[in-house]
Amino acid sequence: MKLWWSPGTRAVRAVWMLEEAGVDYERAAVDLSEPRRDPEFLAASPMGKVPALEDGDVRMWDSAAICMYLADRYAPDRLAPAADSADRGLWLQWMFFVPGAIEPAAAEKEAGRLSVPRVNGWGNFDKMIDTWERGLEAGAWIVGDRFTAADVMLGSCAIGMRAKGTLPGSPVLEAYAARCAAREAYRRALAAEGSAAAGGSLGRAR
Ligand SMILES: N[C@@H](CCC(=O)N[C@@H](CS)C(=O)NCC(=O)O)C(=O)O
Repeated sequence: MKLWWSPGTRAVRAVWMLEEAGVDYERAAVDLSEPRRDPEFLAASPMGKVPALEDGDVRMWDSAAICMYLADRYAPDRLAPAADSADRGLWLQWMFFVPGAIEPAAAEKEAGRLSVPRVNGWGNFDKMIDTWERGLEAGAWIVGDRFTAADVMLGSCAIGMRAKGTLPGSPVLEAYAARCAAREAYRRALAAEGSAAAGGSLGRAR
């Protein structure tokens, strides 16, 4: 399995997910500062964005889609609730909450633009944060009582937003970010980021 990747990007979600799933993979680094993209990379990622994944005949891009694919295929009933389980619907909902609500609401906030909550699918930043916090009222993880791929997606946002200072004094989300960042698999993903920054262009996990 090959993961097209670049440090300091959403690709960390895919690395974290692969580490959680315990799957062998190789990382191919993409230099995003270089306008020309490798044609082999573009075959996996037509928008020229990371992450992208090649797994046998499967070529796909988008961090949420990749995390769902990996969870269903390599860690079913562990990182993805089974399709017929009661938790599946909630899991899908939170997976989509990241690209559908957190990312656009956070981008809007950072850009200082005004939201039109009834028109925008993400409502606005405060509504998004409030909804996310309420999702964590029942326990440590977002679905049921165990860590899943939805926590990789949400956790990466919480960790990133905490680092940028855009978590508006939310003890619930601060604690969630800390819980997610303490995962062994996340630490391995972070170490992989560092090894590339130190000069590695092609890495592998195990
Ligand atoms: N929806 C995509 C977004 C991917 C994305 O925007 N990746 C950025 C890095 S975080 C990228 O590759 N940017 C380079 C470019 O657009 O040229 C995902 O979640 O994977």
